[in-house]
Amino acid sequence: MPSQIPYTFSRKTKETDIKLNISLYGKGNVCVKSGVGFFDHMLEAFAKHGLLDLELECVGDTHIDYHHSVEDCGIALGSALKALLYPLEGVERFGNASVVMDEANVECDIDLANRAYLVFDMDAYHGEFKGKIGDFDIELVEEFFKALCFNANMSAHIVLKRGKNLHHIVEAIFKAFSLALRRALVVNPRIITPSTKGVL
Ligand SMILES: [Mn+2]
Repeated sequence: MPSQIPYTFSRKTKETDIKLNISLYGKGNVCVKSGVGFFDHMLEAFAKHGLLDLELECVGDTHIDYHHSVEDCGIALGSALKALLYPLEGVERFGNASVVMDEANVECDIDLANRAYLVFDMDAYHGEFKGKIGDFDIELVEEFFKALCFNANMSAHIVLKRGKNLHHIVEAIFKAFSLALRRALVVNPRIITPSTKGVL
């Protein structure tokens, strides 16, 4: 099974300086200081519902905007996940979650495939899935999950089934993803390597 030992990762560029510690089989203990209030709120939900223990600190160029900080947190989290997941052994591999938040409903399907892909389908939203929640640019949600999936080498399909309130929709996205991940990580002693290829 993937490592149960907490994993520390740091990444420093001219745009961001990120340190994180993550445990895949945790209890949802979370301490996040990303420098972006709404994003902290989302990462807290992410850790809580994924039963991840997560400490993350990002010092980024938020005087420009939040793009680098949010994307680079995705890169850092994805890099840590990749190190913890593969070679994948002894777990379900596939995970699915449909999460409701009031009127919003988001479905996420995950494959810990050691291959990267992201479908981010918000077509059910009335109008363009753009704009801001507080001072948080909604386009960054897709950027975060793209960075996460491509650095973790995992596939995810995130699909909005219905919803009107952007805060609810985005929160349901983060919860659905982490709950699907938690389910993909369920240990199954009958599974050695969950692939006919013999290795993932
Ligand atoms: Mn909320």
